[in-house]
Amino acid sequence: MNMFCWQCQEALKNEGCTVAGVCGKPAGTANLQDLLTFVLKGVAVYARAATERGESVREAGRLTMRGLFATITNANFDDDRFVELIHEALDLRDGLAQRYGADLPKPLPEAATWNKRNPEEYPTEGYRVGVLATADEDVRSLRGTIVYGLRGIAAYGDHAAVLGREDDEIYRSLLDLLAATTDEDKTVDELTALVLDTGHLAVKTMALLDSANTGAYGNPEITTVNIGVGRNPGILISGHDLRDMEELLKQTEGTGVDVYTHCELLPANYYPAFKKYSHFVGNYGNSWWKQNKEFEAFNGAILMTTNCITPVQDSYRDRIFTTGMAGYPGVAHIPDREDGRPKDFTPVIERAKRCESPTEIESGSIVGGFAHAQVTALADQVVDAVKSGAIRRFVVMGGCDGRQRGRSYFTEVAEELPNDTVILTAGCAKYRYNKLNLGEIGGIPRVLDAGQCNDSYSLVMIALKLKEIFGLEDINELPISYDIAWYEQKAVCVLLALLALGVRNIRLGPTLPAFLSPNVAKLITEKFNLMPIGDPKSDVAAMLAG
Ligand code: SF4
Ligand code: SF3
Repeated sequence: MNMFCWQCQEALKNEGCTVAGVCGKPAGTANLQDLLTFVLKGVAVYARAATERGESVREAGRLTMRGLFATITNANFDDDRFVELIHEALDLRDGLAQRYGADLPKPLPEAATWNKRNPEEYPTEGYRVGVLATADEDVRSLRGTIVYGLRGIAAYGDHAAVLGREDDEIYRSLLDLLAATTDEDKTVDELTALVLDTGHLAVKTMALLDSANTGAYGNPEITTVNIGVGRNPGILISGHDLRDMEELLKQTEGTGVDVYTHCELLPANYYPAFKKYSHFVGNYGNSWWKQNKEFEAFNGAILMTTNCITPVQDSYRDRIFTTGMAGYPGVAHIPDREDGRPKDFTPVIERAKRCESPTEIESGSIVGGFAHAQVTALADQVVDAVKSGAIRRFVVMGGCDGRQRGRSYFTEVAEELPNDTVILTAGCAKYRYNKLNLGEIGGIPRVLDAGQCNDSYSLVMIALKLKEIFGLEDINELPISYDIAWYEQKAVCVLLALLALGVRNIRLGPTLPAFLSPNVAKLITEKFNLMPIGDPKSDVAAMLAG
């Protein structure tokens, strides 16, 4: 065994990747990610002492968010970046240790004392840093669930921070939960409660991100998005970062270079602040896992702002760039903003100018922009449709897409659902059905796309709004079913958020997470009636039955 990673839905045999990642992550990178997580746990342990004294944990919170974000699936494959982050984390941890170490009970948790620079300080023989260092399978499973949820939270929190929105309470809770995963005294019951605390923190962080996005760029609105191509050379921007989108649009204006979104940046088309640019042509391509073929056909420059980047191919290696927490060895990286100045995308723009225009792979358009403010504006129409029976049921089918064949289930469910049902979606899972012609109900499209996985909060807001309008006590009384697709850790964060809000009867697929031990899976399935997906026909029948 060279590594052990089981954090995503594509974990080998639904057990774990042990030689190299199915995602393409080499063992060395996986081990550096484990080490970074471990050192960040050390940061979190000392930051607790700062919290106890009522002192700021902002620096620790920021670094922990960036570090955990970098470890999510398909965000960063660049070992040099992880080594830098590990050193940054060690420096911060040692500074905190100097300041607060004396206040901590001894012996300190391992993560707080290990020092890479003086290995003799720690008995390294037989010592392991990664997931398998926890011997008890249920404790390991619960710690993993918390850490993976925190990775998703870190991604959402970092996006909000990039837009200038931070919440010290969120930093404190994040560090506290991370530190708790080093505590050998925590029982299974206590760790289970912390899993739900992670879900509550997810809700809070998603709300912060929602307000950061809409505060900066306005509320998404119903938009028809072109999926064809223009004649100019183009830049294809992928990932989830809206500030990169804004700065790229500004810097490309008047250059003769067009801008297209890819995968999870499709929802950028729904924002008033971005729609106004005439050289913002639309969306090109589909979900992340098709990027090899689509990046090749795009012909132009490509900018990866976050996950999901897949192993870079020669056919486009010299025209792809990364930025933010995304990274890939040998790929040019656009540095972070300094002193409040925008990033400089000149290398991307200059590269695009020497490219051919994109090859058309699709034509026509799709409709989206149904985030919570837009749906609330349509509330009367929606409520009337529910009361008259024109809408029988909503099915939340948000989440991630992925390569696994079993994901055709989600296309089949979309096709199988009767004409009086509406699909609510967010995340790249939508590419499994957003180009099917599923029609409308009284002017309301049968697929309502709220946006990115980062906008899953909108789905929660829509459910809570309907609960309020219908005067219901319990969110589970709504005519809403949940049929969620997951792949990476932001989906884990969204799932924990739904569980924390008390949502029951969620179907999850294409497989249940490998990191749930049999006992933990039993506990969650019994408490929340979380179910693995079945076959499309019977699942649709069961969902319609309520
Ligand atoms: Fe395997 Fe997923 Fe981990 Fe990649 S992220 S190594 S595919 S479990
Ligand atoms: Fe997709 Fe990677 Fe999760 Fe943002 S882009 S939802 S998988």
